[in-house]
Formats: sequence, C-alpha cells, structure tokens
Amino acid sequence: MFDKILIANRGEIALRVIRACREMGIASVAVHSTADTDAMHVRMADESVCIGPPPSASSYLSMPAIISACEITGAQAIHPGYGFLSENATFVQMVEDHGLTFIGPRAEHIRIMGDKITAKETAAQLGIPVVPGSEGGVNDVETARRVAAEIGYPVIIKATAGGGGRGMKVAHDDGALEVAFRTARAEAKAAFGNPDVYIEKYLQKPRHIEIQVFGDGRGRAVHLGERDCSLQRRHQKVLEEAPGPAITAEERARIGKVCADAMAKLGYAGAGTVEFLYEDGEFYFIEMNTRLQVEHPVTEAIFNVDLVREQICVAAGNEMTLRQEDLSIRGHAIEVRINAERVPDFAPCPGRVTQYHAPGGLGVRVDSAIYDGYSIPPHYDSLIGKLIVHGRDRPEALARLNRALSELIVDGVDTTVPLFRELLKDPDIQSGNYSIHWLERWLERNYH
Ligand code: MV4
Repeated sequence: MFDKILIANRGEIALRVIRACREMGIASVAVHSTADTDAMHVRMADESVCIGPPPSASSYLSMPAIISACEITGAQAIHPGYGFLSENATFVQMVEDHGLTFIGPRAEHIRIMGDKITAKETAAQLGIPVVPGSEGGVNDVETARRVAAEIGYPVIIKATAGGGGRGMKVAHDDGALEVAFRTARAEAKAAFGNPDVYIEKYLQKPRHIEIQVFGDGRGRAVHLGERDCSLQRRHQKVLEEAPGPAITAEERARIGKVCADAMAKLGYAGAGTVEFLYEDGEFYFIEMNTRLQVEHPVTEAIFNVDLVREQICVAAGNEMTLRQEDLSIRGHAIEVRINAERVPDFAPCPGRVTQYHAPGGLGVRVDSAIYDGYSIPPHYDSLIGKLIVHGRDRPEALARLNRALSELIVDGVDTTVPLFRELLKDPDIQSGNYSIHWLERWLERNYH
C-alpha cells in the first residue's frame, strides 16, 4: 500500500480523498494555488505544496508543478479527483513515466472514452446498447442526409471531441439538416479544433441514467447500480438520486451486468460511469466518464461502499474487495449541489461566507470545504458543497432532505439552497416524474 498520496485537486473532493487516506493510514499531500492558501483542503492534509498562481492553467492543471510536488514530498501516487487532470491521458502517461501511480484507469481507456465516436464504437463492440446513428464520423452533407433518412427524424449532430453537451445541434426535418450539420462542424472546429461530428436519432424525452462501474484492471468488474441525473440546467447537474425512481430491479440487474461484463473485458481499472439516455424502458449509451464523479456519494450511501478507498486499493495493486453478490441496495439517497450562484440566472457569486452551519443527524452527509469566514475565490467552479441524504425509501429521503435544508445556513453569498427548498415542493419531484428537460421548464415557469 502507498505511504503517501498527493491530491491534485481542491475543495470538497480534495477533502473527500484526504478522509479516505486518513482512514487507511496513508499520509496526504495537498497542492494549492496562491488563491487557496487558506483553503480547508490545505489545512486538512498532512502536508501542502503551493503549485502556482490562481488561474487553473498555471496551478491545478500544471502537470510539471504537480509532478514536482510529488518529488518534493515523496508522494508515490496521485489522486486526481474530478475535473482538472482527471481525464487527461497525457498526464497519466507523464505520471507513470516518473515512476508514480495514477489513481484511476489506464491512459489508453481514458483516451478511448475521450473521443466520443471511438467510445461509442467500443461500447457497441462490448455489447452495450447504443443510440441508433451513423457508423463513425460523418464528413459531408450527402452522407448526413442518407443517415438521417435511414434512422428517421429528429436527429442530433454531435462533436466527437465534445461531451458534456457542447457542440450539439438538433435537426427536426430534412430541410433543417444542412444548416444544423454545417453549424455543428463549424462550432466543433472552433471549440475543440476538431470538426468531426456524428449523427444519432434524437431522443425527445429521455432520462439521464448513469451506471457506476468498478474494475480491478485484471479482468474483474462489478456494477453499483444507477444514478438518475436528469435534473440539469445547461448540462450542469443540480440534483442526483440513487436508485433511479424509474428503474426496476430487473432493468438494473440487466444493464448493470452488461456494463460490468464490458468493463471486465476491457480490463478497466477503478471507478467509471457509463452514461445512458433512458426512454420507454430502453437504455442507450451516450458517453463514458473515466473518473470518480461529483455525485458518487449517493451510490456510496445505498451500497455502503467507500469508492475512494476501493480506488486506492486497486491502484496499489491489491485485490478488489467488491463482489457483485455482496453488493445490495439499502434505501434511497439524494444529493443536491450547493453552488455559490445567484438564482435564477446561476451567475457565479464568489465572496466571503459570513456564517455557515451544516445540517447533521441521521442519514445526512455534507461534503464541503467551506467554513465560517471563508472567502470563495472567483477562479474556480462554483460548487461549494454537496448535501447528501439517505433514507429507508424515497419518501423518507425526501423528508430528510427537506429537514436538512431547513437547518443549513450559508450567509454572505447567494447559493442554490433556496432553489432546492422550492423544488422539493413540486409534485413531479415528489413523485420522481421528470426527464432531462423538466428543470429548465420548471425554472421558466417559476422564475421568468
Ligand atoms: C442526446 C439527447 C437526445 N438524443 N442524444 C447532452 C449532453 C451529452 N452528454 C449528451 N446530451 C444529449 N444527448 C440523443 N441521441 C439529449 C441530450 C441532452 C441531455 C442529456 C443528458 C442530460 C441533459 C441533457 C440536456 C439536453 C440534451
């Protein structure tokens, strides 16, 4: 096992990893920019290294600075958290070239899943159901027309280098196809330096369902059910829950096994998420994320598994302790993302937290790195905390979330907390009846 791990991240996810390290008796090293000298992850880690000025590109994304911090402190492994360098295959290669261990999948698997066409082809070959569409990329309008006519309108044109919703165009009929196709290619070229696009049948009212997978890198893999992450605004998740309110035990077992078998065949190492659109009882693969996700705590709650501990174990070359037959779901969990943002326009609202009180009690988990008097710097993501509740069933989880939100105090900056207090009153949220478009429509109804 490692003696010392460096966490190449900040905020709540850095704390999350430090907590796992401490429970495992592993020393932790925080890295930080000059904007984060007073950050909680720096205080909680056993050691810290300043790696550069506030802009991420000069600090949290600086590969040489992070590798140097390992060499200075003697850290043997790097946990990337999410975002930043977590899905950067070049970084993984560099880490390994310096005799260090990347706590995550192999560079090759990150690279495959980072290109959306290759990811989809790989998924299909591995037996994962995919959205009907073009085989590979489409480079000319004539081919686009032919594919669209074959699969039927509406269709969606996606950038292969995209992901997370950037570079997508919908065409509802043949008349709209040419403009959508050319616009998608131009935007893809401008945004990613790569004009390649592919075409899919456009699903009109799906849910976003993602399957948590975990592999040992030696041909064994398990699944830990799904999360429903349909409540999003502009491709930013707002609330996530597990299990998915629309998914049956039979569906979970079937799609879960398909994903676990696929990851076993790939030789995938560590935590991963296979993303699907779910409509009319069918799952359609869209992307795979090769990292630990923001919303992993809802899965941890219902399976009683520490995913970061498992990541560290597998990276250290230990046997994976997870066995599919031991993994069973207990109850229901919901996470809400607390962002320092002004509702309804969700403009970032950095500044000083004048008062902070975290809720507690049975079934309540708060993952946050803020504290009384903390100044939220303007340079980074506006996520300042996650409130995760666990109950014996969905109604109990909802009641607990409502109660925890009533206890939570974050003063001095605007946050998404008041939004959740309103959202929980809606009958569709109470009943779990929502698709990927539900939240934007609710915001229009309630705030415009
Ligand atoms: C789609 C789709 C409908 N049909 N693909 C958006 C982000 C990227 N991960 C994939 N996305 C979508 N792909 C087909 N064939 C609708 C979306 C989509 C979406 C997906 C998940 C969560 C929220 C979304 C909001 C708008 C569109």
